[in-house]
Amino acid sequence: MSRGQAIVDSEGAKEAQERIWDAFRRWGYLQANLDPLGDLNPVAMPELDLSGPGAAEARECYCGSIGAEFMHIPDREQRLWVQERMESEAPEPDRGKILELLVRAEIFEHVLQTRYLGTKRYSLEGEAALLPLLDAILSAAADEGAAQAVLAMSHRGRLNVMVHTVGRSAAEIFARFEDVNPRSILGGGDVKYHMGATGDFAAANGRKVAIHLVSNPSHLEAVDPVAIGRTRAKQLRRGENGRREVVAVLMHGDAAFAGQGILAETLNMAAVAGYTVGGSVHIVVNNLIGFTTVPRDACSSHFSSDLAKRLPVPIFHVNAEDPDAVVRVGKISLDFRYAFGMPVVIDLIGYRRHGHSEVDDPTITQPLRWRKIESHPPLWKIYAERIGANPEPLIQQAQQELDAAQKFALELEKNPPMRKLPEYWDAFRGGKYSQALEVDTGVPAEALHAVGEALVKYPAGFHVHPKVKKLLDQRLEMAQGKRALDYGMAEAMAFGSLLREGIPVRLSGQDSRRGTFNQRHAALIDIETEEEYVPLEHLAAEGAWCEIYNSTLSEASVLGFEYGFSRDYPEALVLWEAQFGDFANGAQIVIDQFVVAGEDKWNLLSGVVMLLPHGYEGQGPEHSSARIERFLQLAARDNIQICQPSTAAQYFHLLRRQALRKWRKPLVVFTPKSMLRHPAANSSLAELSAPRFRPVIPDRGDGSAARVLLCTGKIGHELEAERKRRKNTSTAIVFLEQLYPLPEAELSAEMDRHAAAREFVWVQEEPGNMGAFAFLLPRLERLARGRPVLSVKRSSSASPATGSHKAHEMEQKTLLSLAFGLPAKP
Ligand SMILES: Cc1ncc(C[n+]2csc(CCOP(=O)(O)OP(=O)(O)O)c2C)c(N)n1
Repeated sequence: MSRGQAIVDSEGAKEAQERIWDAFRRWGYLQANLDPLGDLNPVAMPELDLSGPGAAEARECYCGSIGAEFMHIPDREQRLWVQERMESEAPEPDRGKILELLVRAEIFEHVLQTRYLGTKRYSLEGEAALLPLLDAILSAAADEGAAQAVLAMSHRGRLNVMVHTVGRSAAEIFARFEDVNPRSILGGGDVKYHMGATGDFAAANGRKVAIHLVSNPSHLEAVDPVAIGRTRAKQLRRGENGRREVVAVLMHGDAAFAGQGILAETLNMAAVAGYTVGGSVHIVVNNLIGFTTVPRDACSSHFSSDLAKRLPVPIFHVNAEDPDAVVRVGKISLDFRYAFGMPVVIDLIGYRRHGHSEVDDPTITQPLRWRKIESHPPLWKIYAERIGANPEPLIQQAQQELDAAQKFALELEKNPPMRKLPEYWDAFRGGKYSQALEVDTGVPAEALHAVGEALVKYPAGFHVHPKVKKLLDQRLEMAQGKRALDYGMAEAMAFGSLLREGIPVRLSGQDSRRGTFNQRHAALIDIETEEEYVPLEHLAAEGAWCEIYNSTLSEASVLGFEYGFSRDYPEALVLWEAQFGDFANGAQIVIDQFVVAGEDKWNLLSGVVMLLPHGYEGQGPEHSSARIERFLQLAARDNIQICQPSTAAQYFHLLRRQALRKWRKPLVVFTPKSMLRHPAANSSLAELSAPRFRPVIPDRGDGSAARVLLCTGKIGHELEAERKRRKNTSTAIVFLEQLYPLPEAELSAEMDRHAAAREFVWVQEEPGNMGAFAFLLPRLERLARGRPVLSVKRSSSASPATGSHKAHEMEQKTLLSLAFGLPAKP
């Protein structure tokens, strides 16, 4: 029987008792004893000034070392579940194990402190209870059948977790402090407290849980969606029981939890079909400080965890100096995740023994708090006394093991790898581009017919919208070779043909199922029932699958998620689509820190595709530019591919190339808007059977032109139309379809072919400080071998485009006439 149900003798007393318990269930957490140093004052709650039957028990239950926030959960069953666990007797924990972990946590930090004085390590001291907490969570997960866990965390305590939870050897950590072979990572690599690690966690029940600690950048919380995307991919790989077998555990700093929007975006995905992982476990490693910033300056709420109340999930605040309570909370939380498939938050409230890092002096900014901390004993000491155990043998053993590990580290010649990639990466490679990586991407006509016909099929009795029906009829004609293919169809044909070849496809983005420009219609909607039917799903061969989702209205977390997903599904084509390309800057941290630098920093590959609608169409400063210049600035050492296909067939081959080559590199595609249906950009079915994507589309003339216009994307079609209008026969137009890695051989061959050309002109729609101009000019000059390279572009500008449609048209006209008529200025 739980304590809240104690027997009382009259109806009135029963009601009074129920009211008391209800008040404590609702508000008790605000008066719980949560802060080991007593700085986090309980909130005055007149609602809890209660006496009468059960008040003492209720107070003990809800105002002790655990503060449970759960009455905001609308689902009664879930509230009762938490209530029942809170009001039941706490199970006996394995105190010997807890003490051992507390001792190991602190001795590890001490050894690092004494051996590597003045080096940053972001000690766990003050939050050592994190180790028994993780132990409890992962052991409970193993009981539920978990075989893998994806862990994400920032700097604080990371080295400690690597050794004691992930199971890396201390020698590997020491080797990084010794920095044994700096030459091996000149210009690359990452600091030790950002590195990912894999290993095995030994659960209490004797089972092993494979741990993947995700590599992360300094940018706090940016790893959150990446870890969730990785978890989702791993779950999908395992099939039906994936959600049970793979669990995500994300750790956060308190200041970062409250402050970083990407976490809010990530939490918002928790129950959304395309992104759910059946509940993630979140731990706020809450030391009540962020660098030098105190909680009142770091958030507007009493608890930094309040953001999580956006979700109908419990939040357990727990005093980090009561390890028995910590372990209990770990088990309850994990059980909640398995019972309801929703996230759960643990707010582990402790302190930070040192400065932000060990080279920082906290007494300058928080002198009073640190006076307390200096005289505060370590947790293992407090706990050993509390349970009446002698910690000495544990201390000595930990010390000896670390001494031996350090000697071993000194003998190493280079840093040992901290992780092993799963075997599904064996077939893929990164590094430099070479021609040998190319594969044919053309699809024979019969296969195209079959794919095309399947794309327009839906079940009998399914009521398709008349507009969509018309589109499907047109697509059928395209598939039969009776009508030129547009981009929408080319994309569907690329996806469909890949699926038939056994390659999974996942695409997500805002309104991606229909397509922002009404171009995709991946899901057909029954106009009578709103039932959905996705023809592509029915094309998937054995082992393949197709997922096309409308995303939450987020860029950072969705791109982070898809990047993470691509990290654990290299054989799939994984795409993220921005509604308009300029919105991608909402995901700039993910782009800078993961997509373009992941290989350089961590030697981790991704084939994620970013589809970024781009082009000047008079829609204003926004919705015009996906910022080609920024991606080009980020390009080095063949880290990414940047392409702008100018025809439907080129797009088709580009997507297939990305999936079929064994080279895993992020691909940025500037995708069309008005060009989606522009006749000049349409392609014949035969072009889909052509061998490959062409990084350069040469001019169709005989090479006798006096002037060669070089361009990329939509402007090329406008230049061609203008050339026709002017009946100009002396100008060649060359499309650069791949901007990076720059296809120098193809480009210079085409430039050389125009031996009679007096000048080359780079023409772009973007202002001079944007677009590909700055990147290309020096390269084009080199390839021009002494002939002048001029340029036509909008004047440099602070914003990408004018807000006036008429001004846009005037500008566009000027660009075209400059390209042909008036002498263009360099
Ligand atoms: C996005 C971002 N902004 C700023 C920083 C610089 N920074 C590093 S740690 C830190 C304080 C973090 O505090 P908290 O989240 O409470 O974690 P703690 O270090 O206390 O464990 C700051 C501001 C960062 N790493 N990332």
